[in-house]
Order: sequence, then C-alpha cells, then structure tokens
Amino acid sequence: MRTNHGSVFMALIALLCAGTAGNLLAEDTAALVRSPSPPGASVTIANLEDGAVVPPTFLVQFSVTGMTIVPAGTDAKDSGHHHLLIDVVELPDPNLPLPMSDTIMHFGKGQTETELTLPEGTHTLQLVFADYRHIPHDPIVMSVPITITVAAPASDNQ
Ligand SMILES: [Cu+2]
Repeated sequence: MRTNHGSVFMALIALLCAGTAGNLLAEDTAALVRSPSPPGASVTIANLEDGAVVPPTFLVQFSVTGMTIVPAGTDAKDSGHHHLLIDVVELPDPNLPLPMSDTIMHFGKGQTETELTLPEGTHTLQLVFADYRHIPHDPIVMSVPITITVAAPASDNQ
C-alpha cells in the first residue's frame, strides 16, 4: 500500500511538472508565432526612387500591395501598419516587436505618408510592414532600401 501511494504521488508530481513545462513552452511559442503574409505582398516607397535628391523637408508616401492597413492593436487577417526605417543598417529581430525610435518610425494610426526633415547628405529609407503587435509578418514584407540625397534648396546657396 505504502509503495503504491508513493508511486501515485511520484506520478502526480511528474504530471504536474510536465504540465508546467508544457504551459511554459506553449507561452514561449505563442509569443514567437508571426502573422503570415499572403504571397505577393509588398510595400514600397511610392514617391521616391533610389538616388532621388530631395530638400531637407520632404514627403515620403507608402504603398502596400496584397495587405490591408489597420491601426496598431487591430488583429485582422493579412493586415498591419507601416514602419519607416531611416539609416538602419541592421534590421531588428523580426521575431520581436519593432523597437520605436527616431530611426524606426511606427505609423500605428494607419498613416500612408509622412513629412521628414533630415540633415543634408545621403540617407537610406526602408519600409517594413508589421502586424497589430508591431511584429513583422512571415515572410517579412519590406521594401528594398533606397538611398536618397538631402540637399539644401538652390536658393540657399546663392
Ligand atoms: Cu508598429
């Protein structure tokens, strides 16, 4: 009898431990599951070409194909919002929410354009679409970075 109770007790402990480990694993996995993007989804900077020369304050327009723009926090299939990366050389980890900074701008209200003011010189611009949690989709939907040159208006040089 004593042995049997002991075995049952040990089995219960084992079950409890397995259950706890299972839950932890499930939570970790859930946090890492990225929203899928449909085939052919893409984002582009609509109004600027690679090599464009722009004044210090200029407009950047975003376009998306194959996905819907919704505000951050709204979970809907094939949707998300734009992020503009300025002079970002190394992409942030796509398995985590994109950080918010001066160089990683979130357009969580669903904006499709912004006015930028940048110092003179060359800069890179890149769009990354991300889901309601600011986590990029899988596969990631982002534009090829373009390099632009910010130049003072001609009138300033005269
Ligand atoms: Cu965001």
